[in-house]
Amino acid sequence: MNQVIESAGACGIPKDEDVDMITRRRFGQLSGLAAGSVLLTPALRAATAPDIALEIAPYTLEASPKHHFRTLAYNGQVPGPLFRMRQGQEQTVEIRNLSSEPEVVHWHGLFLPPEIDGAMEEGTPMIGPGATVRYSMKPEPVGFRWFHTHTFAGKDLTKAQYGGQHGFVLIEPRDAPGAYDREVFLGLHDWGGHFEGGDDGFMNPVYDVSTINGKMLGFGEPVRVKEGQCVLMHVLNSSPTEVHWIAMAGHRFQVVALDGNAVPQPQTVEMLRLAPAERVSAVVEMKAPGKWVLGEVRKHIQSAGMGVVIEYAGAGGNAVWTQPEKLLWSYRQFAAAGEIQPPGESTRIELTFDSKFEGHGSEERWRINGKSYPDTDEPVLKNGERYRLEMKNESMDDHPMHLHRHTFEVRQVDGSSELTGLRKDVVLVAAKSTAEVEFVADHPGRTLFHCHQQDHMDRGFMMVFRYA
Ligand SMILES: [Cu+2]
Repeated sequence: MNQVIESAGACGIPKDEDVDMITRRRFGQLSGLAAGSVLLTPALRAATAPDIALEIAPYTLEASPKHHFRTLAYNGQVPGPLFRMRQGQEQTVEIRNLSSEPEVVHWHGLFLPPEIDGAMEEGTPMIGPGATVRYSMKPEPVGFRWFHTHTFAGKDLTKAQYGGQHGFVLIEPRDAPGAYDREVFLGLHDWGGHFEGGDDGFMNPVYDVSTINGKMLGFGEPVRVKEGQCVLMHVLNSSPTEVHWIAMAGHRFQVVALDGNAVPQPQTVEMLRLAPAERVSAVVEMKAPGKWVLGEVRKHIQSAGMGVVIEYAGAGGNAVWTQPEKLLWSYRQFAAAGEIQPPGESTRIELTFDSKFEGHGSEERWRINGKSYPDTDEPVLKNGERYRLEMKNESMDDHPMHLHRHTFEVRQVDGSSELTGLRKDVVLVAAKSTAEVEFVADHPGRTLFHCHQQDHMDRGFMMVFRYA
């Protein structure tokens, strides 16, 4: 029943006549740097100001008055700023690293050259402590993207993706956005990690605190809405390692895009599942006045703080949560219906994932085809050719696999039959299962492919594709 599109609602696919008005209204809103951004020194401002200015510096996040986390942040805020960019319109970027260690900023989901994509494995230079870099980039493709650090954490669960270095990017199309009244950006994150022995026999990170937009439930500003509004929610899971399940009491989500790419079949669902680095864009029709909790479906994660209050104008009392009975999600429901495109002429690349205990204690190395980074194979791609990654996960963990600098089409998950039309840049490959994705190699240069779980990538779960 959660497969049905609600067609009667006001929050549908845009009518042509809506488009102009919405475009104008949205571009009248704040663009570029969000409030609270750190300004450049007068000398630097005197030179041409960059379109995008990022400053990396130590920051203390107050998730609640009792929960503080010392971390690194972009422009003195967690999440970092929201950058709106116009598709294909060149942006100048300036990044200053005021931290004490080398940094690198990865633009997740964009088609950028390896020199600026933001992964040292591809050849992006690290930004030394105290250094400033400048470059320009052409934002592609349209949709909800993000940016984050791409460094190594190892045993320090305050570093890299465990910290506060993540922010939102929205690449606006030249025309035709959606039929909605406003947009809300929500970032899910986990804090205060430490290693604990897990069911899989490994030491896994567990967390004290979980937040939405850096705040625990009840401690952030509510999202204020009005009855009758169509709110487009852009949800990002920036957690270093955790999959999250999100529901909004009294409401349902009409999912319109996954990882920023429009889905062939928008569906109205009870809840969202987001693996690390995944994004879901969903329209929520505000038709149940009151105060509601949008939060993690699993009670213990919501109790750790992962929630935000959605407050209708004039509503009072406590925010209400209704507990869904079970966890429900599948990629397949958003894929194209009807005739399945046969797999194109593609070159198959088989990738088997497993892990091996190594060294002392329960330290495992993650492997692709029996090898850990930096010893993993470097398959060679030919420009313009189509490839199919056949992933076989022989481990006991789920892995959110991310391909840099390209969008892939999910063609098979969990041993199911073929599906088509789902364009993503992360796919969760379930434990003891398989997934297959196809992509056209049309962005020459070194291309990183890795598990987005920080502890797994730190322990070798990465490989690089080269172009011939
Ligand atoms: Cu993994």
